[in-house]
Amino acid sequence: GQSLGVHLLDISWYTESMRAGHPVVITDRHKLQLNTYVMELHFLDEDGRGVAFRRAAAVLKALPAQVTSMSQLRGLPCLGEHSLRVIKDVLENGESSEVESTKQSERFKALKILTGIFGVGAKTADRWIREGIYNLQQLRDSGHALNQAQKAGLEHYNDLNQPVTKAEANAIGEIVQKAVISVLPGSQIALTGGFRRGKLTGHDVDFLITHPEEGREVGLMSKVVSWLESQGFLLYQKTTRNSYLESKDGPARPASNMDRFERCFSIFKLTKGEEQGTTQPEKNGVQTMDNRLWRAVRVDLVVSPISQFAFAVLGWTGSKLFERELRRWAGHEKDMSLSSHAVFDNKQNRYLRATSEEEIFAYLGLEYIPPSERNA
Ligand code: DGT
Ligand code: MG
Repeated sequence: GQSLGVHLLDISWYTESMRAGHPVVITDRHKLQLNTYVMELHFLDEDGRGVAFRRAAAVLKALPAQVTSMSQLRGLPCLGEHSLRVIKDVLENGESSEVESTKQSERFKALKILTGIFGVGAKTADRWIREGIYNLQQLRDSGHALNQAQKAGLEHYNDLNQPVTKAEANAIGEIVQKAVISVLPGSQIALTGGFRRGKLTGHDVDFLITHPEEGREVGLMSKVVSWLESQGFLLYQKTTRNSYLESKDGPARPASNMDRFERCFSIFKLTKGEEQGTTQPEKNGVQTMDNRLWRAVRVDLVVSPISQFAFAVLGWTGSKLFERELRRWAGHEKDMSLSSHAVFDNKQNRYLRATSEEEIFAYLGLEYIPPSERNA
């Protein structure tokens, strides 16, 4: 109930100016710094500070006016002691000395480089750093046995650390569309993730695949992957099986946020289009020619049965923080368990069906929040 405090979702209620389409007035400098702080603390997340910071930054991002004094922050949710200390420092000194010193540390720089490798998380990076590995060359020289994902990640390091553009996402969408139609006519794809929220760039491209006849989607992923492979579109892929139907306790509430759809983590080989050309922008004042005609792009494919499609679209559109808050809202305010598969009403002890995101928001007692307002 109310004792649980104000949720991040509540913020969307009183950001009237955002809903009305007025610009949110936060200076670029302000936004930039806040985003940096979120990123810095993400790695030091021993006690959930990363999440706390994301919440705080999301609240500031949602405010209709620029924050120029601490008094404007009175009464706002999700701003803890630590967040307020950093904000105060930013307002008074232009930057937070605490975050700046973190950024300067060798450990942090190494964490950033190593977790930039596809297939390497903070835990692995941390282990390597304790062994004295701080950069890619030291990793290569170390003789560490890397798994297939990490090998591909190292090989395509530069490409995968370059943002994917909307035009590239669209080009990949056309390829995926062609693949699904070729292997199972009538199949449908939906662009999810950050691009569905209107972001102009992303770290990957996310697609959801389904078929309007329940059951026809079974076995679809392996066919799509085979087709893509045969056409030379894949540099790497790993498919994990859907275990949702196989779990002993039936289609019950998943134990974690990880869902159980059949999912393919892949790296696409995308041929550079005319509009991008082969001439790279100036680098260090020198016009460099990249004579490769392609680049590597991370792509996630997920297959969902049509009966779970609305939940899957909602769950895969993100942002991650928005999803977290939405699930928290469902549990704490509605006594419902929301996942990317279903919503379970604990009071009625039954699943609630939905064929659209609108219906799901209605079950949760929320006004519909369009994807572009889910960038928390
Ligand atoms: P990006 O790619 O960095 O521009 O940003 P997003 O928002 O596209 O983030 P991404 O690609 O990591 O994930 C897209 C959404 O999919 C994310 O907001 C939450 C959801 N998602 C990602 N991985 C999982 C997962 O393993 N299980 C579930 N249920 N959802 C996931
Ligand atoms: Mg994404």
